[in-house]
Amino acid sequence: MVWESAGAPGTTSRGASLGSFGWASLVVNVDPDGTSEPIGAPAPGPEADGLAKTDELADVHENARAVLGEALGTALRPVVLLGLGALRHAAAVRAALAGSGIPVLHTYRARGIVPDCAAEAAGLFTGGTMESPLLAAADLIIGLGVDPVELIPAPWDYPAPTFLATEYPAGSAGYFTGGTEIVTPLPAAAQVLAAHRTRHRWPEAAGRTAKQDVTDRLGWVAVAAPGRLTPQDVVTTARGIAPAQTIATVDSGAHMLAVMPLWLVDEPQRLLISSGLATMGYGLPAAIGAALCSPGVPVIAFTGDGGLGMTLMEIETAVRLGLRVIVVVFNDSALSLIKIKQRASGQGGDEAVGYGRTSFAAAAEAMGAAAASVGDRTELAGALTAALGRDGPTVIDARVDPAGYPALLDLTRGSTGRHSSRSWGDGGPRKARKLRTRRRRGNNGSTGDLGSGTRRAGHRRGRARLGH
Ligand SMILES: Cc1ncc(C[n+]2csc(CCOP(=O)(O)OP(=O)(O)O)c2C)c(N)n1
Ligand SMILES: [Mg+2]
Repeated sequence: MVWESAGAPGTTSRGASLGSFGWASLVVNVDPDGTSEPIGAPAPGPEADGLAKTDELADVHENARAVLGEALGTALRPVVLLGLGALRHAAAVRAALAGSGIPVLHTYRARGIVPDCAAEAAGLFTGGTMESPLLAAADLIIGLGVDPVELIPAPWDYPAPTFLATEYPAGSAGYFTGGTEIVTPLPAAAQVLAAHRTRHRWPEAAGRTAKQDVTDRLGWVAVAAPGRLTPQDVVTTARGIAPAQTIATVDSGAHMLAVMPLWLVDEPQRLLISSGLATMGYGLPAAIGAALCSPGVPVIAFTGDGGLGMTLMEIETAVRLGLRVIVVVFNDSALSLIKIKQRASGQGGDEAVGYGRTSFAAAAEAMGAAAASVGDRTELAGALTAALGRDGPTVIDARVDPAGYPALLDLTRGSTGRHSSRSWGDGGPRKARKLRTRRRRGNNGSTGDLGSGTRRAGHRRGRARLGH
């Protein structure tokens, strides 16, 4: 059931409501099973005078905060999800969570709001299975600014009650089955988190531990033939050399599965990717844009050979503009992500996704860029160090072995990612609880029974999802 506040005259859409009240706050019950009945009355209509509207909005905001506060007041193992909507309030959100000990997962585009070096930073939230062990251990999940557009389509079947605080109706109903979307200013939601930040019973540095677990597993599936690099090696070697403030851009493809979890950032907007549309050919143009906007800051574009092939001539742009853009191409002579996808569905063949060996180093040199071809970590480190010392662009053609990608994909989005031998000790996951919102008499704010609703049976999360 979805409950909307009334909007401008003649309208009932949630968007119109936001438009007429500014930062209106409303609680939207997104339980698709309709098991939770709303209580209270809708938010003020167009007939309300300005003062009344202000009072009503204050009540509505208070109710939204009460919903979150009540949930946090009893949670032992809350987990916070940060999405792209939290970026514009990064400082407030970071301040609320830093030092709290609450594990925080970031969507691709939210990375850096809580620095990766912090004990709370627990890694990525993609909708895949990499984050499953932590989310399965949670007894409360709270999203701030999470927009489902960023997420891999998958059933939401975690037992913990889920609340999504967002500044605009984000359509959470379509993704977070049984969850509750709360439209409210995020700084207000962050304040509630701050007020309840020490009530949990997570072990110390649980976020860091969860992230390390993922890192370890990514390392276990790294394989490469002699003279070739693992994709994981490319990322960790580059991260070890590039300065902290480096801006990295990431293209679409199997290499992205190695870059996103292993490239650590301590500030927002340092790791740029086209999530949602996940378009190939993003990495190099985005790097050029980043270099133009941030003179003096090193910029690295991580791209597949297929994606670089789509925008190859932009190397000439970087040469002409004298930009210090470093292109690291994961050269495996294949559209590797698609190769795995089509194998799973029994389509195509190697000839549909493979092509002859191309020297991107030679192509780059032909356009006036510096270039290197590398096949091990030492060569890569040398090429990267030289590139960082140059003013213009460098293309580093990294010969990577794609053999580990199927296992990497399975860990990230498939059934293997779901399983973990880690136990989080006492106070482990509790059964999903039905949370009641505080009923406020004479209050027109939209409150409702925000129970977590019936979880959909038939967990399909274990099946590999290969989109994006
Ligand atoms: C413009 C565009 N076309 C097609 C796709 C579908 N797609 C996603 S990944 C991929 C293969 C990418 O190959 P490559 O750049 O070599 O990266 P790899 O998977 O080998 O790491 C394709 C075709 C896409 N995301 N964007
Ligand atoms: Mg490729």
